Amino acid sequence: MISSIERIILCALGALTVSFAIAPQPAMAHGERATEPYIRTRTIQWYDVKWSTDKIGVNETVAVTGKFHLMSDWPDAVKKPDLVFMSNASPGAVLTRVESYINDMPAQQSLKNLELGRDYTFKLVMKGRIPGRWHLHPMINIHGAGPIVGPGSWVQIDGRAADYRHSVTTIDGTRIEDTQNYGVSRVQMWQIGYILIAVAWLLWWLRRPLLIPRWLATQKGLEELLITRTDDKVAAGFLVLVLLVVIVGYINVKANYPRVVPLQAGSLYTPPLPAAPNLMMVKFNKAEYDVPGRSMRMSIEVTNNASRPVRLGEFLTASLRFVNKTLPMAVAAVDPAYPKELLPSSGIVVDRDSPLAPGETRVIKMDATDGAWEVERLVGFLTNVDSRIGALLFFYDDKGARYITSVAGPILPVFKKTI
Ligand SMILES: [Cu+2]
Repeated sequence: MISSIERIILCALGALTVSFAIAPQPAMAHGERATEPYIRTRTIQWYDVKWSTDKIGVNETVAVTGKFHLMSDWPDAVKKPDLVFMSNASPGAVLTRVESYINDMPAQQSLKNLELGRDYTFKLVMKGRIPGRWHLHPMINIHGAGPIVGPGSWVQIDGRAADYRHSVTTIDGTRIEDTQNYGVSRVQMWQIGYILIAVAWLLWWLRRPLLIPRWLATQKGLEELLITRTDDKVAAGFLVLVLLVVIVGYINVKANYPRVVPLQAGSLYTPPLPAAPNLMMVKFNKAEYDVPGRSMRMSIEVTNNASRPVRLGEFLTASLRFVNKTLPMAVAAVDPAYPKELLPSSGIVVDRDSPLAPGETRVIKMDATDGAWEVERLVGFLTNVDSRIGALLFFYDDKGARYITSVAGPILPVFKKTI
């Protein structure tokens, strides 16, 4: 007898199953918030990221450009960027990456020995393939650490998927009209061929009595009965067949394609961008995250070694840009197309915000209050083993020159303001 509570639970489960089965579940994001906050706030800081357009047709391109800074306060738990690959994060192969660069150098291959504390430029050229509205991020894969995703923006692709064409001319002049189907039938032929051999081999054994009779035979010491002379001959035949297929296939490919370039056979090196003189000396004092208030507060000591007075214009971490709304040039520096969800509305509130004169040292307290800390799932930095936060600080002088410096230090959860 099913109780009424059980009946309700069963109905609910049934309804849930049906709703999952019939309703298309659009994936609105693809895991960019799942990466641990200590990775997003303390490894790669992406800045000046721009998308050339937010709307393209199938076969048209969108370029994503910008810079990234590798934090000096790199977490111990993340492998150093000794080998990295420039890539993109988007939901599947909806766009084709047709060009990629780091420091204007083609980055089809991996780059090695990136330097902490330094900056690099990047560029991705993506070609529309599948119509739809897709979230497009730059991304760097670090060998041993995994992907680190930059900010994402929505790109609309119009047109018909059937019109997609990507043609290339190879180094020996061979023209490939449609790379998406190139060589697919050959791959399928090899897969089906090997599957046929495997199935034939399985059938040869499966047609005989199987587990229990064979086990009984071994129990009685009659193993010799299980493998006959014919089995030996068939096994030898299969071995010869497979070797023949491999050798003939290899000779055939070498004859048809004498010049092949192995993919990813090496890695490249590019020096980082020239280091700007470190004119803003920033000493980290203290940071706290006010859990009920959703505020990150930080106290730093800044010395202005530049020749003009400066103000703090932006606090950037994990692609979230907290902009000082009282500094017009910092507001103007934000590209209007930058994703709104990554621009917390109240920005950064800086106390003692008057211009810092050349040579002056001052303790500055700042307050970044926004639900974005929770929405972007960044408050996990409080429960990480080392509970640290890192960010880039953008200072501007009265002429609009920008000085970028990084800051990092421990952060504590609080329920009452202490900074
Ligand atoms: Cu995304």
